[in-house]
Amino acid sequence: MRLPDEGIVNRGFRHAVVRPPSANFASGLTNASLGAPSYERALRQHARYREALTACGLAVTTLEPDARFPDSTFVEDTAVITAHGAILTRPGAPSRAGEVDAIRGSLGGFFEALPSIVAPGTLDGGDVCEAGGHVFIGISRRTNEAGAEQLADWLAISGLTSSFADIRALPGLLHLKAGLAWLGERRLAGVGPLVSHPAFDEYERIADPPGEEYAPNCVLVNDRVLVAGGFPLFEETLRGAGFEVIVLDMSEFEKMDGGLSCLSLRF
Ligand code: CIR
Repeated sequence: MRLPDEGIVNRGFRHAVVRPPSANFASGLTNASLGAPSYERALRQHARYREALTACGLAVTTLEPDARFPDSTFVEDTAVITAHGAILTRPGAPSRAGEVDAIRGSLGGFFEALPSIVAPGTLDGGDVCEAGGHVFIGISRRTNEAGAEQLADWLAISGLTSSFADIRALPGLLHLKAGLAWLGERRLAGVGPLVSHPAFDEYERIADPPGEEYAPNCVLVNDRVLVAGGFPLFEETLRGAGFEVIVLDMSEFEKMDGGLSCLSLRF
């Protein structure tokens, strides 16, 4: 794979769309065996997350919680946004399909055109990792090849290259970004079994320290990195590499298979 030279600089974000969990958040989909999340604690963690985005300089649009969709706090899965535009997804879990309507309404205020992934394609935004002009698209239990191909075609219109990474055999990874994050320029953080793949050879890689597999689901937001609390070795590695980090407690979202990236759409 040859990476394009343009676009490797961290693109600045100015906006974020988020949606606090609904009271029935605990009845969403999960494969984690970490117990039921506390709604009150999740609300507090979400409030801190919004504050962190604001501290990074973003104007945060907060959508109303929607109890019809207990997973709707994971807004990242409903759209893919690049520096050139936005596309709505077709989420791979049928129970999440209706989440896209509210996102269409919200992003419609920011983007003139909002195309969509269409059947038979399915795609979750959590499977899309933009890494400086190149986009890695995970083929997962949620994103199929038809969806990935549609996204690749749409990205190509604006000159972005893409490649697919099949994560179906990697245990514990619901989405690509559950185990991979772009940290600007040619740097990635990721879980060892994923980032050791030759597909990522052109990047400097920070792998998860032992016992910290959840940690690479971090998010670069302008000049800071949001990282989940409880992973001191990973946090230290990032600080040692010169990053300013904001540590956020994510325990209740982790119980529902979610991470830092999936709680917002950033653009
Ligand atoms: C789901 O299974 O769809 C949600 N409970 C979690 C989605 C997390 N999304 C993400 O990491 N992008």
